[in-house]
Amino acid sequence: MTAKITILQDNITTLGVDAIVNAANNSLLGGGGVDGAIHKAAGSGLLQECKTLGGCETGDAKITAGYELPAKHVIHTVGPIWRGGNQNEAALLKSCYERVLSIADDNHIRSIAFPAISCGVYGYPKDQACNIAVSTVAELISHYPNLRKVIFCAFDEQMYEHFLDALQAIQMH
Ligand code: AR6
Repeated sequence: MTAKITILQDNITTLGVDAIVNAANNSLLGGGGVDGAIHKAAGSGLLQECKTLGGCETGDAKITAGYELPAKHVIHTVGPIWRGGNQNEAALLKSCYERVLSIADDNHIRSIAFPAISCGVYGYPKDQACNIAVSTVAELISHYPNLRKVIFCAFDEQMYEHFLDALQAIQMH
């Protein structure tokens, strides 16, 4: 089920989809990387709403409005910090994608864009993270017929290539 999956190299804050996903931290109160870019582009209303959410566990997700973003919603998820691979990192990263898709479905979202969760300051090996991202979405997408389009949005060319490799790997099976 990869027909609905697209890989892009872009700034996720510019995408006019129903929801963009934020790679946040447990506080949900903003940070650097894609989190900082999303808060900056969305404006202060996003932080005000995030303050009401009581943070978020690693591997879980919470939804807000998109405020000044072209996207209608932001689904904030907290990826694992890479600590060598024996601290449940793979299951926690998979859980991020599962929780985001479930919340997206609950909110009638038809198009969604993910950044490379945990692949920046959280240090997850990019090839492994992309394999989890793409295979988890490909596995679950048939459960969510209302979801028409899933974008993996890479910020740079190297990340784009990793997503492409992961997609090609599952298409060969
Ligand atoms: N559009 C798309 N992707 C982006 C953008 C953008 N505008 N900006 C960065 N990326 P990171 P993490 C890519 O570090 O590893 C924050 O401080 C980036 O190149 O944003 O999950 C949070 O508050 C990388 O490939 O997220 C947390 O404390 C990917 O997004 C912590 O960082 C993720 O990098 C989360 O770390």
